[in-house]
Amino acid sequence: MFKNDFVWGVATSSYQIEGRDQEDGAGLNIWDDFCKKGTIADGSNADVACDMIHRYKEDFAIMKMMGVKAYRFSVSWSRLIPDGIGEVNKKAVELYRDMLICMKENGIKPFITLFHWEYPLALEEKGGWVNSESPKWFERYAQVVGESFADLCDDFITFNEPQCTIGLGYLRGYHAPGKKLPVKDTLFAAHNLLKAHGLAVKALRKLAPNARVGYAPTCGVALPATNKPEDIEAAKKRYFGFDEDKGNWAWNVTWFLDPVIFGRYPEEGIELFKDDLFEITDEDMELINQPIDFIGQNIYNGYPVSAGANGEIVYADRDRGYNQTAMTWPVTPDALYWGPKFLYERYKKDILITENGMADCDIPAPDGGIHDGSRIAFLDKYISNLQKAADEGASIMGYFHWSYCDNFEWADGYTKRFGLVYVDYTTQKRTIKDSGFWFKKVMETNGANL
Ligand code: LGS
Repeated sequence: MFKNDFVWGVATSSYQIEGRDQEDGAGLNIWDDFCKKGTIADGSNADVACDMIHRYKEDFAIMKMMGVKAYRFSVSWSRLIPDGIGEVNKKAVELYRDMLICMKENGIKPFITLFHWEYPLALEEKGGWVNSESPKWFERYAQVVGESFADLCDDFITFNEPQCTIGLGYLRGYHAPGKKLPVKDTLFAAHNLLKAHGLAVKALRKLAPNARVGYAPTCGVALPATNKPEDIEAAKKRYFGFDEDKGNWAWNVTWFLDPVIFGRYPEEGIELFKDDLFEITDEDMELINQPIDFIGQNIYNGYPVSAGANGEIVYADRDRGYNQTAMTWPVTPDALYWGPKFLYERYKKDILITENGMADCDIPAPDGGIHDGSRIAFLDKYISNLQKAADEGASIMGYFHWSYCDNFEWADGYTKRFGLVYVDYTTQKRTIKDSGFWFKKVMETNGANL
């Protein structure tokens, strides 16, 4: 059973849906720049995206129709403070305030994410997260968010998937800003990001003393290949442990969560990175270790793990012909069981699923509808697994579906559709998919129909 006050919602992020307007006063961010470099699958960018800055009234009315109770969205840092640290863009404050008021009018509870990847370009040009001043830049931004919106919002999330910012943006270069830095620099960038998180929590506590503040990292979940205790142990060990390949370091759960919740980096990581680490002071760790109200977690899939003859971790094969989404990502519903269960066991904090969903090949049918049965099957299985974790005692605070509507899927451009609402990008017409109507029932019944 989900709790009575379980939060049911849908999620988006600013760059992926907002679009631009010549008059909006927004500054450039790293994705504006990255898209110009031939990096996006369909050569697109998010200059228009879902045109949400002009259509949010319609979108909140659609959400109301869908029975959406909460909406997780992000504020664009460079829209709010065009150069990242200087003057505040009043038009952005007005826009987001009006959006927040409109959400309230439609009975929708806002969850603001401060950082969903679109870093101000002007700050990236100063080195971005590798610059030791970067935590302070973010602190100021968090203050502006608190001062501008705290009277209209009770829930904040500092960072979305810091692993991707560092791992995809700074280490692999698949995402903006497209850097391929040495491990040493990326570890330092991550440390600055964690300090920025701490400073932001402090700033928000001051400006919004009654608000809940969380943080939303991610990670593929290590799934026990069978229910044997030794396989469960092996999966847990893999999930919270490290890959010997240092190039994979950013995909780690504990490096990004232990400092926040326990105030220390995990020993195993410290040993692995001993040649790449900088001085870590007690003061830094205290700053990072600000009490938070919930652990947000984006969970999409996992990989099977079993225990070898001596208890060692063995990557197990997936079932032959296993299901995949349009991203060719595996469909592993038990990731929403084991992930929250393992996390709650280790951190003893409320878990909020800040993202889950799939890209499907949605094609409008002759009757005009979008009959996305695969997405319904996917969600039914995943959310049932989450329910099982809750039934067994993991404290699950809520579930946000990714995404409210189809949108700009980063390096995949508009080629992949994750929405419960179909967007025709030529006309900007929205159509609620079958999965949107199905999810309405889930929200209405608090999961009793699963
Ligand atoms: O749109 C993004 C969604 C889509 O899938 C969103 O902005 C991000 O916060 C988030 O990263 N998103 C996402 N993540 C799934 C990553 C799964 C990688 C699995 C690879 C499996 C082989």
